Amino acid sequence: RRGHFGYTRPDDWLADFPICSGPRQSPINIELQDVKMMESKRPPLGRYGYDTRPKKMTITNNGHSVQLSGVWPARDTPTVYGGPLTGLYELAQVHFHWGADNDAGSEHTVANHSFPLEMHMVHWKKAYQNISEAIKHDDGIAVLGYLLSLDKNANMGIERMRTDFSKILKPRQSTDIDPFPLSLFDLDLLKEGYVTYLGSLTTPPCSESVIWLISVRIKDVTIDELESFRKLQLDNHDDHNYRPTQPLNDRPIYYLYD
Ligand code: B30
Ligand code: ZN
Repeated sequence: RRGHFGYTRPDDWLADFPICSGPRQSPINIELQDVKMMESKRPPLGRYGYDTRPKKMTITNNGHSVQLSGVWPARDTPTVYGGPLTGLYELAQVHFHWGADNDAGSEHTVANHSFPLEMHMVHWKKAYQNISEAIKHDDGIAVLGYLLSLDKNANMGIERMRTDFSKILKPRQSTDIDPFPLSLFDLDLLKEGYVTYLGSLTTPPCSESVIWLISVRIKDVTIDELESFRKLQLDNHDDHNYRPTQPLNDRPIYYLYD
C-alpha cells in the first residue's frame, strides 16, 4: 500500500519518499552546547484558544499514533504566533510518540538521552489556506513538542484522552470524547522557554516544512499513562512509533525565552 510505513526499518521510507533523506530532517539530538541564543528583536511567542473547550473532540488510532482533534467555536481554534513564527499558525491535531519500554519513545533526544513519551501539537500557517497546502512550504507547519519523563504526576489531558483508549485499540478506530481545553495538558512553552530549529515531518512524506519549538521544561507522565499508549495496536504490530534522530547538518538550534 503506497504511503504505508512502519517503524521496524525507517530507512525503507526513502524508497517511496526520497526527501526522508533530505538536509533538514527531524527529529534531531539536541546538544545543549550547540544551542545559541537567538538575538530576539521578535515579538514574544503568543497563543489563544488553548483555554477554550471545543464543541467536539475526537481521538483516532491512525495506525501510527493516537491523534486528538477538535472543533472549536469560531475564532477560538487554538493558534500560535510570534517568536520564530511569522503569521498565525492554527492547530490541526495533537499526537504522541512512545516506545516499548521506558528507555525510549521520544523522537527528539537531549544530550543523547531519550524520554518515554513525546507530544506533538501540529499547527499550519493560515496564509496557506489548508494543511495539505501548508506542507508544501518551508514555513508551512509549526509543531510544539513536549518531552515527558516517567514520574508520579498524572497529566490531566492524557488522563482525559486515555479514558476512551479502550475504544480505539485497533488501527483506524476513532471515537468522540468528552471535550476538554488543551490547557489541561499543562502547557508552559511561553514561561519556560523553548529551543527552535528548522526541520521536517517525522513521518512520511517527511516534508521539510516544519518550524520546531521544543519546550525545555520536561513534563511528567505516569507508568499507567505510558502503559495505556503501549496497549494501542499500531500497523505491522509495531511496538514503538518514534523515528531515530537525523543528521543536524549545518542547522543552527536556538534557545528562545520571552
Ligand atoms: S510530526 O509532528 O512531525 N510527527 C504530519 C504532521 C505532523 C507530523 C507528521 C506528519 C502530517 O500532517 N502528515 C500528513 C497527514 N497524515 C495524516 C495524519 O494526520 O497523520 C497522512 C498520513 O500519515 O497518511 Cu499520518
Ligand atoms: Zn509527531
